[in-house]
Amino acid sequence: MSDRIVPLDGFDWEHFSPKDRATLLFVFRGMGQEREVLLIRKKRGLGAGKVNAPGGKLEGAETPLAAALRECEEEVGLQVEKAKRAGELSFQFEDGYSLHCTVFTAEEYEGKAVETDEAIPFWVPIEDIPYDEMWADDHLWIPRLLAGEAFQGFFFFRGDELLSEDLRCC
Ligand code: 8DG
Repeated sequence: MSDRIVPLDGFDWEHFSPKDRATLLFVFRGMGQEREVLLIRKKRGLGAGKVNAPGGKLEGAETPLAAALRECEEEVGLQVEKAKRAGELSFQFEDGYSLHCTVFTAEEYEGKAVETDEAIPFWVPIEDIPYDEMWADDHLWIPRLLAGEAFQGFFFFRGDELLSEDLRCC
């Protein structure tokens, strides 16, 4: 996909060819009413200022899983060894930028989440996830992730504004 203005009408997801590949990793702790997820307030990069999960772009020939684990350690200092693929997200921006994101979940970790130059981490009960401070598509697929259902999302953005959405099961 070249960096050109992309029309929303009739965007051809079949030929989606992302400029960048990235990851997100949702780490959980506790059970039942005590269940919490680790989120971050992102300090820089795409989505700075928003609440998100740890994550970022793949480097070199890295696999999505390796990138997710590395980004989690770099952004909040938490070491995760095992993560499960939960879903796939495709983002097309109207200005031509595009990004594919593989989403993972993890239940086990070592260490303590700490603030870094990139992010401020916090644990939050899953019923209190602050969707209004997150990317506009997140409230659509995070409930699927929480329910353990696989998902595939296709989202068309103008800047921060979500213009079209298509969420599929897989
Ligand atoms: P840099 O090298 O560019 O400085 O930073 P990076 O850490 O490698 O990449 P990044 O800018 O943090 O990558 C973008 C992150 O934002 C990546 O984890 C995917 C995530 N992201 C989007 N769009 C959306 C979205 O709509 N919802 C959520 N939850 N995350 C998103 O790019």
